Amino acid sequence: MTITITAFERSPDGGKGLARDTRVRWALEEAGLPYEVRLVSFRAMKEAAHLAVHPFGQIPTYEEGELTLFETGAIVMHIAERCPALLPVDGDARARAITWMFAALNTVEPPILELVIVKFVEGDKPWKDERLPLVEGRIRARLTQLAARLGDADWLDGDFSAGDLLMVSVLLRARPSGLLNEFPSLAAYVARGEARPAYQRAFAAQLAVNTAPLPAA
Ligand code: GTB
Repeated sequence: MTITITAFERSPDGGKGLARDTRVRWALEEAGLPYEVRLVSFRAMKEAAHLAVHPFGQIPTYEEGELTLFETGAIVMHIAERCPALLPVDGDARARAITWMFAALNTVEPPILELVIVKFVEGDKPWKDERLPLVEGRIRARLTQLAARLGDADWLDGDFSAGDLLMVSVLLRARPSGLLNEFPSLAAYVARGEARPAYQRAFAAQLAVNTAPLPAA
């Protein structure tokens, strides 16, 4: 059955790989599952056809036969369940990998998203200058804790897992601010993720989309 995901027709990041389809592409590449991509414009995302697949009018989505999924975490989990290299077979190791998936999305990503909101969505608001250092402080606190847990290990819990895939993806969003590089062990952890051939293929695929000429209107 063909797997089809959705991605931005043109990501606002111009191909830096920060939009969430990259996480799904990476998981599919790690799992060795071929996939197709349906590109959607911002307008098409809010139209009925896409809303039938994604109730919030966003990307990414995942379709395979009768199955339609949205939410990156759920999609990556679904892919990982078919790939022991992403979710270990051993029950305890599997539960710990899932824990790191949730930690990435529920504990580490929220303050990083707050930073994006303060800088870009609320960039012209009068509270920006007061709020920015507070949000940066919350990110530093989380990254300090994460770096302490990672220590000098390569990955968060033994071998690379879907937990690392999501954590590296989340940390990548903190890099443009310079905050990630304040934590050399986390910057090296992210670099290890980026060096994986599956990540390289995923990154190249989204870059090709975002640098290709747009079809004539
Ligand atoms: N919780 C959902 C999930 O994890 O799947 C969130 C999905 C989501 O935020 N999707 C974004 C979207 O569709 C794209 S990834 N936005 C359009 C809309 O809501 O109308 C978020 C994103 C967007 C842009 C950049 N960037 O340019 O750097 C990075 C990440």
